[in-house]
Amino acid sequence: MAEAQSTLVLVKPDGVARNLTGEVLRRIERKGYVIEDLRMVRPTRELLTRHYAEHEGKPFFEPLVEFMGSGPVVAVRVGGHGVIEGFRSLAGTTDPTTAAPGTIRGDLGRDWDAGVIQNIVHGSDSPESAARELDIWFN
Ligand code: RTP
Ligand code: MG
Repeated sequence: MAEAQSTLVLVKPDGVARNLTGEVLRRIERKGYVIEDLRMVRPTRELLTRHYAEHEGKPFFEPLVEFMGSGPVVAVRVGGHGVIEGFRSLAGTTDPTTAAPGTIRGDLGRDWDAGVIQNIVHGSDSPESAARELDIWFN
């Protein structure tokens, strides 16, 4: 039995701009997870640098921070048993071109000539990441 936990989900600027926030929330709720907190943020560079600290120095870091700061983001604290792994499974793999149909990225995303992969949502990848990221976005 997976334990009760919370994860950070972000509807990224591409998802918000494409009016997919409701669709993402609908999939989370239909799965049985609970929306515990939600806010719309225009993230600063400082916040994004903290959030994506693990990617600092990688070639896609600058375009990623640029993209994530290009418009409003919807930050959601989502709760449920096993939700950290479970939401990653709902989201699908990073590249929307190859993400499995049935997943958020597989159903709703595709490749764009955009300088960085745009893939609609973010989900924390471990309990440690979830705790760290929830603190960044909700404190
Ligand atoms: P996320 O953190 O946003 O939930 O995505 P993820 O775990 O599936 O992917 P991650 O490896 O953490 O990468 C974070 C975001 O950086 C962009 N990216 N671009 N090779 C590339 O061009 C590349 N690799 C990663 C994507 O927007 C990815 O979601
Ligand atoms: Mg990640």
